[in-house]
Amino acid sequence: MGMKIYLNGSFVDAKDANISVFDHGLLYGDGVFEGIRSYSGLVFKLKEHIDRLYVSAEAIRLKIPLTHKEMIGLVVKTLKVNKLKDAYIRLVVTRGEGDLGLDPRKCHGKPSIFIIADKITLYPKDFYKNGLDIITAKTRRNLPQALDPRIKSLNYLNNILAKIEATDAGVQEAIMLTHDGFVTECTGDNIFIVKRKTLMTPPVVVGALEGITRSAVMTIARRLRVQCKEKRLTLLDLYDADECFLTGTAAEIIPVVAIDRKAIGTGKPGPVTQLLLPEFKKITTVEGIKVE
Ligand code: PXG
Repeated sequence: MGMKIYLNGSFVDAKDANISVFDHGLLYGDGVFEGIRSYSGLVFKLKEHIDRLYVSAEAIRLKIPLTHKEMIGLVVKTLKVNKLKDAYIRLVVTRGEGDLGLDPRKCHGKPSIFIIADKITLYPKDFYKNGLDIITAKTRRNLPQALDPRIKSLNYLNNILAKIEATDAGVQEAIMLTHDGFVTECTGDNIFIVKRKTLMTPPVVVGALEGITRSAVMTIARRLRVQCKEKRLTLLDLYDADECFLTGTAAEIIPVVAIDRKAIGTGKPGPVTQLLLPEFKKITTVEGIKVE
């Protein structure tokens, strides 16, 4: 049996999981999504992901015709149907099929909803041991006053442009700054630094996604009595940090050892990063909604 995709009310073969060329998700990036992960049959922070999906949808005035509970059920069912225990789940809700105009009303309040569950591709193990080299992108993060990066919308071109800069430079990730030079996040990960044993990450209001991994890491840090604060950071703060790491659903916690070819701290993954990493791993094995 091949992969089954949840699409608008039923499970279909991947080859039959098609969306109209008139779908506004495709025509305009008019929609929202989530990237979720399950560990050994436990869907990590599923409720938080679904809550964020609905917040994003509300922000673009997209009404999802399902309750949170129903949506949670569908994610779990997608894993079950595909017999997946360790998986990456992509949940997408678009404005739906309309005409060639922008007006969302032409989509008649019928969003397209689909859920793909697949095996996850991770950064190679080496990067966790040795850390990443990353760069600063020239592409600035979208202005919150224009398109707030807190909305996880299908408009990812801003991030993709910065990701292209990263790959052009031969590195995995790129830091994105605000128009006036404050650090926001990377193209698909939040960023943290450690300075004098204190953990710092930019507040999401500067223009960053309120990452679920980011929140989990802050909670773990507090439990371990590691000082943690949200603070506006500049590139100087980063270059001058003792440690740096990125967080995201796919990456979990991944050390950064160089930024713009400058070594961070000792140029090796630092002690606070190495304290948090196994603690994070631990919660992924015990917290989450069970697939059964
Ligand atoms: N910032 C951005 C812009 C993201 O897209 C994160 C931070 C981390 O958030 P979570 O909630 O995952 O801790 C993300 C999410 C990919 C990919 O293919 C990455 C994400 C989402 C979907 C796909 O690299 N990162």
